[in-house]
Amino acid sequence: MPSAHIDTFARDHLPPAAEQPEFLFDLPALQFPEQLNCATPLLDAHVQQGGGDRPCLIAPGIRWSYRDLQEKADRIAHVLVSDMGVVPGNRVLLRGANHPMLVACWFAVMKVGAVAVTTMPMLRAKELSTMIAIAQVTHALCDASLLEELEAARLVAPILRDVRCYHDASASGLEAAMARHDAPFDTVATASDDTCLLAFTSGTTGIPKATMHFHRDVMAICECWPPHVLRATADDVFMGSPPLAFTFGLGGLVLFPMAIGASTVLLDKVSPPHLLEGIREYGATVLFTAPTSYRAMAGNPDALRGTALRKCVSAGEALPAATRALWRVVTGIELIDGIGATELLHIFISADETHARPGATGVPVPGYRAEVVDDAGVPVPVGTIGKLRVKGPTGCRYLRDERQRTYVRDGWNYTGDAYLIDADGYFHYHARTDDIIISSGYNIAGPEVENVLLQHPAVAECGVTGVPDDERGQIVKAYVVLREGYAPDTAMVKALQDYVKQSVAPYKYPRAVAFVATLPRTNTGKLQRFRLRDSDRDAETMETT
Ligand code: 3UK
Repeated sequence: MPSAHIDTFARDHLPPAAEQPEFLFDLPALQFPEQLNCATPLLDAHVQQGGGDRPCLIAPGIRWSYRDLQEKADRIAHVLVSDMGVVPGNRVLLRGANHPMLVACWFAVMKVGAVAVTTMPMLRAKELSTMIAIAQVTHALCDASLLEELEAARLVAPILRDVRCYHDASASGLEAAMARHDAPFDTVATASDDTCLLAFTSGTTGIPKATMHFHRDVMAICECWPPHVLRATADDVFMGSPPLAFTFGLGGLVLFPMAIGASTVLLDKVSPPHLLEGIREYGATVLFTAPTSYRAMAGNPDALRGTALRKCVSAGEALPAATRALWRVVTGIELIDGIGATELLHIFISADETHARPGATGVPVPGYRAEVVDDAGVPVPVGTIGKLRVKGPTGCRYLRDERQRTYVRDGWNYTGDAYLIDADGYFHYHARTDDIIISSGYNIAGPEVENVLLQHPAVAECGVTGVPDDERGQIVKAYVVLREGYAPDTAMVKALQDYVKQSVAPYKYPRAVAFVATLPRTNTGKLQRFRLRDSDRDAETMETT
């Protein structure tokens, strides 16, 4: 099956074959045809098979059926091709908060055989222009309220030649252009290994990396974790906080519900209070959000009483056992934890609600293999911490980036996480390998100390990292956000230190404690441990050794 791409940029910039991971297609559901456009099974097939009137996308004031979404996507596809001159393989940047129109634009890009470059709404011109240059973006669809930064980016990245805005009432807006075209649109017959998505890593440092995903990859993630672990049904109502530019959100809030004909609620505001309100108002049954968000929502048990929630998924960061316990007490629901990565598109180690173990992420998702190895790539014994490596139907392909050789070695994807496997085969997260604190020769994982501190009643949020120390190399330092009503004084420092010493090996206790108002997070909600040290400037550190 030949590629449908006329613009061969993506194929030309795949990593060399020798640097790509090995791909596994053992599951029967992973036998993909050579010709595949993911818009067909995810969208068109539902309408064709009689499900056109079923609810698909819901948002404040909006209720689109599968047919409604198809019609919008088809009209936008016509605009892309006829008005904007998009040809298969062109990169089309998408910029907007989670909203049905953003999903319609995403499917339009799929249908025309182009490559979606999804971007976080909060990105500024500087970050956008870097991404435009890396992905050689020629076209964009943008929410009118977010145009300014994109226009500024365009001044330094003129390769971006055509930007159309939705939520734009003017004659040049996308809606007006859509009205001039008629559905249907004949979905382009892409090859299953044509790239359809460039997802930038939420990487905490350095130049962003674009991960390349094929039409086949999009369908592969729908066949692995959702049917084997999530097990949602067509009557479920999905909801959550991750932006669609974060593949956690794209999968959980668009691909997975649509793969089974379910509906999804897209909220543009997704802070814990907004989520709580949304859960009640729309009767959400399946929720996707991050550990800190579960912890914050659990602080409002009244708002969680009597909701329709039945499945709650946590990913993006390690789920502290304390947060898992708290959520169960408040809602009666056992969280489904899962580790995913932009490079692998979605979750590859997880456990469903009946197999969940406090402190463990779970076991490899059907379709994936995972190992914990030493520096020489040899699996370590049970209970020993080492480097996590995985392979499966999806895997890392960085667009034109040398860091490919760091992430993929010997056919395995090295996620950069330190893990151990217990006697029952459960994978336990330890830390990011570059986040391990070495103090007086001891290896200490920040997340383990955080997990202890989170159980103290005074602690709302915390982050633990290593800071340089002449004598010990590094010392453990805790950055603590206190709950209301607790004083940031030396007595509190002592209380927190004693609390840690009583719960885990005393050498792990934070020798320094700083009280801060907030913790630095990425726009995917991850704690940036390396940035914690910056907060020293506006916090008073108290040391007691
Ligand atoms: C960390 C976790 C412990 C881990 C993601 C679900 O987070 C996602 O992708 P990113 O590229 O980051 C990947 C890294 O994040 N991590 C994610 N989940 C967990 N650590 N427990 C977890 N449950 O360091 C991993 O290497 O931003 C998550 C689905 C899609 C995703 N892209």
